[in-house]
Amino acid sequence: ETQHKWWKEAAVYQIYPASFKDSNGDGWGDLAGITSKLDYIKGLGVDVIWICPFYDSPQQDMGYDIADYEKVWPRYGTNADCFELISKAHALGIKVVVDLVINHCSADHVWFQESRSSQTSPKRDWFIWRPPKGYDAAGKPIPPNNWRSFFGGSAWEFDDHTQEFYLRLFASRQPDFNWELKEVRDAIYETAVGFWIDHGVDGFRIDVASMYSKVAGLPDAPVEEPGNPFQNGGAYFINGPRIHEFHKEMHKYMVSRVSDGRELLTVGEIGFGDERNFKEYTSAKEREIGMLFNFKHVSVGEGEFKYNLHPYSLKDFKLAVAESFLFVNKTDCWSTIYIENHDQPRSVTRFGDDSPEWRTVSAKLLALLEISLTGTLFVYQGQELGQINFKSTDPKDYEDIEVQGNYEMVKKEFGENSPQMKKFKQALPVISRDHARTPFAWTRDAPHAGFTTADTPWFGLNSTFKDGINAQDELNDPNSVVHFWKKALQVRKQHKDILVYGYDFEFSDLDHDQLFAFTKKSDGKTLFVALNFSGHDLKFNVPHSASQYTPIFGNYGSIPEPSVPLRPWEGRLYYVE
Ligand code: TEU
Repeated sequence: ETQHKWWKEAAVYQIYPASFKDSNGDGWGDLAGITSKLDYIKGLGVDVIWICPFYDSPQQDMGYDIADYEKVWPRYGTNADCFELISKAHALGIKVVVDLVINHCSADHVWFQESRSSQTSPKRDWFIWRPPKGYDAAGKPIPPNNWRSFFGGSAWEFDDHTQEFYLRLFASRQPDFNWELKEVRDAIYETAVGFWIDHGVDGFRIDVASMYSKVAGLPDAPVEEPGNPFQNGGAYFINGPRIHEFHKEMHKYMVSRVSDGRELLTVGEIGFGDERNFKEYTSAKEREIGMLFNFKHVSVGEGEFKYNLHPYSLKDFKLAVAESFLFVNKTDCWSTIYIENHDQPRSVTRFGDDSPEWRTVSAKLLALLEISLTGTLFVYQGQELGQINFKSTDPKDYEDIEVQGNYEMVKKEFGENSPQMKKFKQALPVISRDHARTPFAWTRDAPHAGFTTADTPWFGLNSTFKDGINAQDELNDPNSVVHFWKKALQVRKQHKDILVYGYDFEFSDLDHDQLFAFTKKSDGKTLFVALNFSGHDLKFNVPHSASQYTPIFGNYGSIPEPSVPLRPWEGRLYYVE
């Protein structure tokens, strides 16, 4: 049975601090900027904010490389700014969730500095060090295995000082912790978790939560991308042998650290796995984490190497979306609903139609899909405006280390003029993480859309703020995407028994390539949702047993009988009997 909890029915708004609002004119967003926009956030009708990492960091990976877990990065402000943000949010009834990045830290963290100081350092084993496998003809050290970094190239970094490699699944200066040591785990919990619980946060978004436990011996990965010396080693570190033990231990720590009885929201980035994995992580009786982010639906069309895109059907997308929550059905497990975050492109471009003709209505259609699904709803900053991708295929227009690292890898392995490079560049305007990271557009008329008063923001704005994709213009237009999202969040609350907690999800016309339609249930009620993922009219079949339809909500104003075909990108929610 699914128990009701505050964190299951909450709507969470995700904030990327670098790009939300700059309060001091240095070109970077900051915590005081977020505080200054709490009224806007409150106005959306969300219950929680999740703020991406704002801790001290050299910013090799936009703050996911943490040098001090207990200190705010000076450009984002001070610890006092952070505590003020938490208390002002609480005063408005908004809860605050922070990012917990503990698969790795920054090479600037004192623990790593100590670890790297010598092979006999007492903290040597706090990270994963290995001698070279050998040396090549030129005398260059060969990495201990063939694992590929998520950001391109080897997952191992050679350290001249001690002549060994350290493992870093992500950036070169993001060393993976050695979770095998209890001493390391305790130190992580104390600083990254304990400090922030003591300062009143309401929960954690747990970064890379499935990768702490590596298979002993760190074996070579099988070759899936021929021609590439570096392969996907995921089988040896995703959902690894001790991962559940580690989460149980951390959960216990969290519960013991909370002194005022509040129940924390915890959401783990568990990108890949099967039903059994997902259940074990999120079942209430396992006491690990509250819910998870599955990557399946946001990865449709991606290759084994992410930027190697291939065509996919709406059916592939539908099945992937359903994987996020089907495992929850009538159990004590839970999951999330999201379609954007700081690692994903803009959903209107990816899954809707971002042309001026259909942008607004297709953004609303995606909102209808999201509010209809079972799980905790996450909305990413700018998604509520129907923000779209920028169009460049030139790597120079991109900031992200994932783009730059993989660009270097493709260049090195295949060459600048190779077909592989062409494919890589064509993928950039479709799936780069940078599309989510352009600064938030507050107004049309101010420079940089009112995000900053600096001459140059840290990353350029998407020029679409001049075409009406900005908060001010949308708040002034009752038919805008932002007003639709506000309404949609209210509808979700009003009908939460079925929209948030509904069960027995069933597709209708699963094979249909333009129609995304389904039913689900709550006690005594059945919901039917029909969504047109195309730019032309579409007839649809109603569930065969139904004879009566009560419209709930749609994205074209009034909601006609089901016999009236769906208009382009139209979606409708009905109760059926
Ligand atoms: O992402 C983890 C992760 O698995 C990424 O490789 C993700 O698949 C990728 O960004 C998709 O392109 C988390 C953070 O969300 C991300 O921003 C960080 O860069 C990463 O961890 C390293 O901390």
